[in-house]
Amino acid sequence: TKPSKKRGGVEMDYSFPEGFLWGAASSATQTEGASQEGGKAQNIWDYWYTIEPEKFFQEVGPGAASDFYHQFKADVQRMADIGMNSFRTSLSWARLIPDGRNVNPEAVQFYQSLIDELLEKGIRPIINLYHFDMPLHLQEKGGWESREVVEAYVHYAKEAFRLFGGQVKDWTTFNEPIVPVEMGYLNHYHYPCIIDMKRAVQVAFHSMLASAKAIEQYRKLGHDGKIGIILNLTPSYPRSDDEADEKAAETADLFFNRSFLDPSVLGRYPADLTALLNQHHMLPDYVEGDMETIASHTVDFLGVNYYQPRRVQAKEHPVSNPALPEHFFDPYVWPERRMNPYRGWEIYEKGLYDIALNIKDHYNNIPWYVAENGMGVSDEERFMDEDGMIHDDYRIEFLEEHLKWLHKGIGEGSNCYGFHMWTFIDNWSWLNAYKNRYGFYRVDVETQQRSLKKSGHWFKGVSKNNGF
Ligand code: BGP
Repeated sequence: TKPSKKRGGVEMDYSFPEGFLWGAASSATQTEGASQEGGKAQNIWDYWYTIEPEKFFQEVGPGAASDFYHQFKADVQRMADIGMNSFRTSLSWARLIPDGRNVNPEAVQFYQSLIDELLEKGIRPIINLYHFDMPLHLQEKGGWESREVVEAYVHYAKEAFRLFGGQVKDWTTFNEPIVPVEMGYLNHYHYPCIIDMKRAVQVAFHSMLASAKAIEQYRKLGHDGKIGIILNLTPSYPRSDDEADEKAAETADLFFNRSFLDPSVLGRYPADLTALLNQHHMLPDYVEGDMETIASHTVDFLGVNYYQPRRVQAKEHPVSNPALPEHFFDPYVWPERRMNPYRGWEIYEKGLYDIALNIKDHYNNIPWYVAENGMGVSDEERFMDEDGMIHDDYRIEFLEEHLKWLHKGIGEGSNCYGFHMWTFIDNWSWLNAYKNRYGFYRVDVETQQRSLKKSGHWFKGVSKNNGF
């Protein structure tokens, strides 16, 4: 490749737009710990762990996570040390509003100190409102199946904007709202472990409605920041260009990408999706005005999490009464696929470029950033040297290859303004607990000590040079 730009005397092959965000993402439940401290109420994860600890990898629950609640000051310094200019995390709803009504002063103090610390170090905070962690008392009222919970979320969002909106200029309503639908209402990986497509659709619709209502409130309050949503996009590739395979890929795209992407950005659901749901008697309940709310409160920007594509083929044995998404298409094992041998997910860097062009061509070229991309590795201590440093060259390569494709997408006009790695420090990942490590910093779960991995050193150079 021809070197494109020179920065600080360094020849850059891949240089990114001025002011590009370089950072990492995390979430409250996965990092904070202190799950029984500071006036926090239980969320579904705290509760689930108390009743079925054996479901969690090595029986490690969310109690301590990465101890961010206590170590955040030193951790923010660690972010600055590796050149992060931005950081996304979520607020814990159960911490901020434990009883569903009143703000918890200890939580306000914690989040206020965190935001102050980030701003002081020149790190732009991006604050997300919901990352899989429904307060237990609201789950007991039906979680996202209930309209009352949608209203409770709007109240929470308003309080968050009122408290921190003066300082925080980047907000997101949800992280990966399809995941609680997929994992909690179509699979047994998130509480409440229900398998019911109609209820799953209701959960999806109410999350979308809640997002639009939060955006409405944000704009009403007149803050001068921006509000968006973070979606995990899985580009769907058909086995072949046969009509049936292409149709299968389109259906997967409707369910897993466009069910949130279209209403969030364009303010409307794809007609093919509603027709399909209608045909199978799965349309959600809604009331007059809901569609107008969604149509009038679309996002200012998108965060995109990209890990792996979805490869599909037409169903070999079609089902007469499809009741679950997998009844509409079959997964397809692409013979040329490359796998992350330590996590089992396909690595397909070009997917990020395809996303970039899809946003440009079909979603008004809305401003967007990569809100998560990263490589999970199990038993990562096998790559540790005698000084305790993890030599994660595989992660550096993974990130560089994705960044190259992103660079190409930007070069072709896609409006991407940042790249966030998942994640800053190894963190607790739901049922997988500490099985797969993703961080620039390793966390020793016993001692809660942090140590920088080789990729952290690499990232520092990338951020400093705005490219590599
Ligand atoms: C993303 C989620 C994160 C995190 C990550 C890694 O989809 O937003 O919360 O869990 O996946 O997942 P895992 O640890 O299972 O590899």
